[in-house]
Amino acid sequence: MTPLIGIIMGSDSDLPTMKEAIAVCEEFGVECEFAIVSAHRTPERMVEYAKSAHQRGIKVIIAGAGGAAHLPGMVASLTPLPVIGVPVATRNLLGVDSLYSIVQMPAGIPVATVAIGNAKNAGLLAVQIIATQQPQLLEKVQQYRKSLSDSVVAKQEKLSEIGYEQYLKSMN
Ligand code: RP5
Repeated sequence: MTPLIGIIMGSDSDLPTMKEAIAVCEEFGVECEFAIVSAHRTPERMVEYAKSAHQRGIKVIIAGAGGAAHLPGMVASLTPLPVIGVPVATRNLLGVDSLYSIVQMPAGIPVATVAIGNAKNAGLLAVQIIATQQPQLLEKVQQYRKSLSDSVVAKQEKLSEIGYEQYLKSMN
């Protein structure tokens, strides 16, 4: 099947973060492709990827990068597709550098930026965009939301039943 979501990252060191986006696509049964595409180390590859993605059937791009994280913004400038940016956490500046690099885009070239390290939300957002055109997928998103709600209710019932001290112990 043709991939609908393109997941790219600046380095293999981003993969431990970006794997969460891949996992969401797999969970919802949405075909995705993933690749290492560096804005700084492979700029021509980045241009080629961004310019061809929509011609290959990709509908949404998720781009994760850390530090001087120019990949999401540069890709957004080269593609008509929606781009979701994932600021990857960094050792020295904890990902605030990545966040600021990705989120402060100039008017006209948006990047939908998720929280630092939150590739899971990037995956969910991409799936939700695809789901706008797929009623069955939209139903799966609704079911997922219900499961989140149910899990909170179940936690509350357990908390009321065993009290906070036992609850905390059960969390360890
Ligand atoms: C960025 O530089 C990558 O997105 C990565 O987060 C960061 C560090 O890359 P490596 O030096 O680990 O390859 O371009």
